[in-house]
Amino acid sequence: MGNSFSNISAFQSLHIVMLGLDSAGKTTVLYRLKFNEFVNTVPTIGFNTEKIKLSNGTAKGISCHFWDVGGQEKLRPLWKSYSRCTDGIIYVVDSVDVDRLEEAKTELHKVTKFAENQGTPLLVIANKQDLPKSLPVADIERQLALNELTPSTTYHIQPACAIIGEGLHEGMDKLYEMIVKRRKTLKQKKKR
Ligand code: G3D
Ligand code: MG
Repeated sequence: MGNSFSNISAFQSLHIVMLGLDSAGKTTVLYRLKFNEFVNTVPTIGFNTEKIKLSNGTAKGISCHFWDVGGQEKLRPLWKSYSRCTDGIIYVVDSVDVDRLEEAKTELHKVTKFAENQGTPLLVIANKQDLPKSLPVADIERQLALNELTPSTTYHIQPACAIIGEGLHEGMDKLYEMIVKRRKTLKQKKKR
């Protein structure tokens, strides 16, 4: 007998899209998860994609296909097609960039409203928590108005520092749990 998550091991790799404003730390998160070390990034023009087998926590051994899409304003129209019908959405926020939290909120709410994203589990990574002026997670949750997202969106907000990887595996575990739960619910609905 495995634990309640064992049945997902048989699933093909999970399809995860990573979004967020430019410079939030998406690419740093991606390569931290991939190589388990800090990789210096350059601004993403277009997207990065990596297949990663998670190496820690409840989701250990689960394969994920990540799409890290550039966050500059001119690239944001791409978010719609990259986020369509994914298993999970990761939204990375710079916890120090207080001036752009409102913009981050608007873009996040837009993404979760797309018809194809209804019910897709959301992991918000409150990144750069190592910096002294970083906002506490509760403040970010409030400013992003996560409780006002479409009712079908289940979410978790995770404090993190992508540079050293702190919080990333905890966040991935939560996302994975939400994905498993959603799959079970969808399966039960199909049976009825
Ligand atoms: P993006 O892919 O969302 O655009 P990047 O963001 O991953 O390219 O990161 C943008 C900058 O933020 C990078 O610095 C990167 O090192 C830094 N960064 C990412 N995560 C963290 C973190 O947790 N803490 C701190 N202090 N910095 C972080 P540069 O200097 O290359 O622009
Ligand atoms: Mg990038």
